[in-house]
Amino acid sequence: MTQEHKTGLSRRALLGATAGGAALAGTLGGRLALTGGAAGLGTLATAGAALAAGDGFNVAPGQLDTHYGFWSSGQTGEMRILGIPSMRELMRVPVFNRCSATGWGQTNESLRIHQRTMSEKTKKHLAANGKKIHDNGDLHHVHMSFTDGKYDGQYLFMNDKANTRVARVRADVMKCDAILEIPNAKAIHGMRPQKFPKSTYVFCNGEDEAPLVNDGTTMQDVSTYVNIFTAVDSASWTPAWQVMVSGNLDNCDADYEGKWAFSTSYNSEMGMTLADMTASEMDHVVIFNIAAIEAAIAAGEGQELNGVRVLDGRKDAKSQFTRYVPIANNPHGCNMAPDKKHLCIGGKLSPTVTVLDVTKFDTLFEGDADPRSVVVAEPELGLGPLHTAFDGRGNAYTSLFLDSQVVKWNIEDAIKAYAGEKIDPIKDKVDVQYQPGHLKTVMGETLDAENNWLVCLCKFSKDRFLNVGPLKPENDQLIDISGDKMVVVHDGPNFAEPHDAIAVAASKVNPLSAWNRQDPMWAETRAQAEADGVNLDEWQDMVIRDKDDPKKVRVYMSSQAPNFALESFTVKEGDEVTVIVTNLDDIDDLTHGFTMGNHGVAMEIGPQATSSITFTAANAGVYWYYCQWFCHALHMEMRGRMFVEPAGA
Ligand code: CUK
Ligand code: CUA
Ligand code: CA
Repeated sequence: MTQEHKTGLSRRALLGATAGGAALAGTLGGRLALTGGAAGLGTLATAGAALAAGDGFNVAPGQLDTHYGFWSSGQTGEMRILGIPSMRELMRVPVFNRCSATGWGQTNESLRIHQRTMSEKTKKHLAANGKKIHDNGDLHHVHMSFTDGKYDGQYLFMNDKANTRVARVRADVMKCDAILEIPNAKAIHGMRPQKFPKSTYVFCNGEDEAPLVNDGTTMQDVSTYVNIFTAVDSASWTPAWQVMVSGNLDNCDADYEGKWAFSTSYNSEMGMTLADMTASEMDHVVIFNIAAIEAAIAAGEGQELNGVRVLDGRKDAKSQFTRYVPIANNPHGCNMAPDKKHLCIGGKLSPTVTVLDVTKFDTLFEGDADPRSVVVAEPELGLGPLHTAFDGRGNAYTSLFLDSQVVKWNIEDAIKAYAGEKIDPIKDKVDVQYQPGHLKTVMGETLDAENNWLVCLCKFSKDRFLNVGPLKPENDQLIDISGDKMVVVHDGPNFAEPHDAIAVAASKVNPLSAWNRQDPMWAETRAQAEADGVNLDEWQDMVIRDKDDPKKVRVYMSSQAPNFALESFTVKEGDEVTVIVTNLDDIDDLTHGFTMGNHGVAMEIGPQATSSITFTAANAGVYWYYCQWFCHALHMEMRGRMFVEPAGA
């Protein structure tokens, strides 16, 4: 199909046409299943059919996408996996949220991951609220681990702004295996892995200001507030070091030489009100000098606080750890181009994107160079520039939040224009619906940037979908960027609220279809089983009462479709019951579940996995447990009874 067909069929035109047209527009935005489409809309349907022919984003049933999309989900707290270009949602990976389907946030294996780095303070306020873990999160950013500036398919890293945490997801099983509550910092927002030589560190921005020792003694004295930049060791998932900065920290990124990390700050004013946070003409970008920081850490400089070494990189400290480059008021996006040279800072309140040449950063640390001397372009692009994505042809794509547009511009042309040449860096603009935040090209955050698709994550969908009540879905739009003109080819409704996404070639990601029985995920459960004389790799139907704590009962049962090893087991009222299920099936896609009726207890057990869950049997009676994951023609029959005897019996 041709560009003319696409542009000739503007969705806005359709929306404006008739009520029927509006309904049809939704279908057009979908997979163009128009053959059986609405009678009486012949012309439009025909046009739609023409549109479908040869469309690259139309992935037919049974066909696989060429790319994985890893999506954040904002306040939902999970990571999502979509296919690109179809935009089909493939999987949800619970991370900071409590998941009813998988038992994440309830199984013992997931609770251990949650609690591993939890501070005493957090445990105290959770306990005061009758909870074991924070089961909400605000997951803004998902990024994959790098080797030599390219995705290496090992891990995905993500932040939780709500509870100052970061998490790691293993790409081999697509499950979270580590959560870190970052000490000293507050509200982790921007988060990026080091790109070169590999992701030794994951850089994490603290967005909220607070006293460094936040114990209530100086909380009214804003002059004691600081913000903290943290490098997390990606292998051990513990903090490696921290740097105190002037102003707050919003988004961040890293260069392709492993020398720098950089963060935007919208509150250089250290204001506590909206008016104060937007008072200055200029805010800044902080540049972090990794080598200088590592040398100071190795020399034992700084102070030790809550187990982390903290360096002072504030302006007044005049250290070699940081430099501050002034940027127009309240910048937001921070995106390193795959040309290894240019860092693009979204102006937000300013209609500009500021381009910094990272190869000039040495001059800021070596001599007395003017911090603005590293700025090589500052094109005026439109209203509300937030984030920038890149293709492999030297073009940048910036979301314009207020204009509801994506602007395509050329970095070299912007540099020429900044140097005084009469040249317009803007190559194209396209309307998106509506108010875009992040936007992503395929592999565009790596040296493998492609030139095919751009995903634009819109904050509002308004009239683009059937009305579902006052709360509307967001709208992730797929844009074809292969030609000179950008063309919106697909609307993808999405629930609250994807901030960011990455698109990774399918060849880089090779997940397993069954678990390895020796997986570390249930190592502690396995150790307990061994202590109980139970071999989890064999068919098991054991009920063991703890010798030291007779209130504790461990119920071991294997599952193999359509059977649980135990058709029933008996406990007493008030017992703390742990059910340990091992799925001995090793067939592709054969997941079992375990749900205990009327106990709020449910978990997933994947092929060859072990999972356990602990609950109190509170009331005498019979309770059915069942497999809630469809597994067999006799799946409904895969159930059994728990007999709870009265306490006195
Ligand atoms: S932030 Cu959401 S649109 Cu948290 Cu990456 Cu810019
Ligand atoms: Cu096992 Cu359903
Ligand atoms: Ca500001």
